[in-house]
Amino acid sequence: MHPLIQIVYQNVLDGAQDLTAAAVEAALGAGLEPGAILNDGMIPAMREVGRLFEQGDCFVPEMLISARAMQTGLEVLRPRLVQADLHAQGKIVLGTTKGDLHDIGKNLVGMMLAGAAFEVIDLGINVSPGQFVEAVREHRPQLLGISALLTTTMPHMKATLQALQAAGLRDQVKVMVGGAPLTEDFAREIGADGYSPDASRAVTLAKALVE
Ligand code: B1M
Repeated sequence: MHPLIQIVYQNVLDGAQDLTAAAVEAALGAGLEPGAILNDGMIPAMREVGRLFEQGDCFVPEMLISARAMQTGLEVLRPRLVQADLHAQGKIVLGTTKGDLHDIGKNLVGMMLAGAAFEVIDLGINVSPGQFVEAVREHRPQLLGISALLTTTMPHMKATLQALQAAGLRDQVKVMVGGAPLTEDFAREIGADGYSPDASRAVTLAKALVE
């Protein structure tokens, strides 16, 4: 790992917000690619936090401070990820499903889509099936993107698809899903139009779905 990326990794892991921002700036200043800083430093740090939590070596407060450091680092990267300001590709309504407060992955997907010239309407976290339906009715997007990080909240994705069907809106919007516990098979089973394991493939998928 590049030493500057190693510093980013360590600061996210330690939950050091200011140091993370400074380390990301230093890495960008040294000419490192935003994608490398993200994929080799920041995301593995969050994965390690998850591993430590699973082992009982760190707890919710530590997860939260690492998440804040990650968000701070993402804000530094944002201008480099979001360069396009035309909304030529289409519109996507995005949110984390009901009962789920995890938003880092969803925010990253939103940034990458905005960078690929999608108009992103972010409903935030803990979004109920009814709220997704209302947003689709109001904004008429080509795409709806739903994120879930907990196995216990994944069923709300299916409930959202059913709610769209019941509202007569299912044919008017393509639904893509993602989040660490999801699989392609799960997406197919619930009747989603697509699944992506990460933010960059989410962009490829979104482009394919609107074509
Ligand atoms: Co939580 N948490 N958490 N947590 N947390 C996980 C998810 C967990 C796997 C940790 C573990 O045990 N190893 C575990 C879930 C286990 C399970 O369901 N089987 C877990 C748990 C148990 C919990 C609590 C229940 C803990 C508790 O209270 N006892 C609790 C639940 C709260 C709730 O949501 N109701 C909880 C709370 C939290 C914090 C609030 C402290 C914090 C979140 C802060 C925030 O998001 N603002 C947190 C964190 C940080 C994590 C881990 C450590 C990191 C998640 C993360 O941000 N990853 C996580 C462990 C892990 O994932 N390994 C964990 C980085 C991010 C870039 O990746 O979100 O996967 P990810 O997004 C990726 C892809 O998944 C994909 O693209 C992104 C970028 O590549 N993607 C999409 C995501 N959404 C997509 C949508 C798409 C397409 C692609 O299309 C629409």
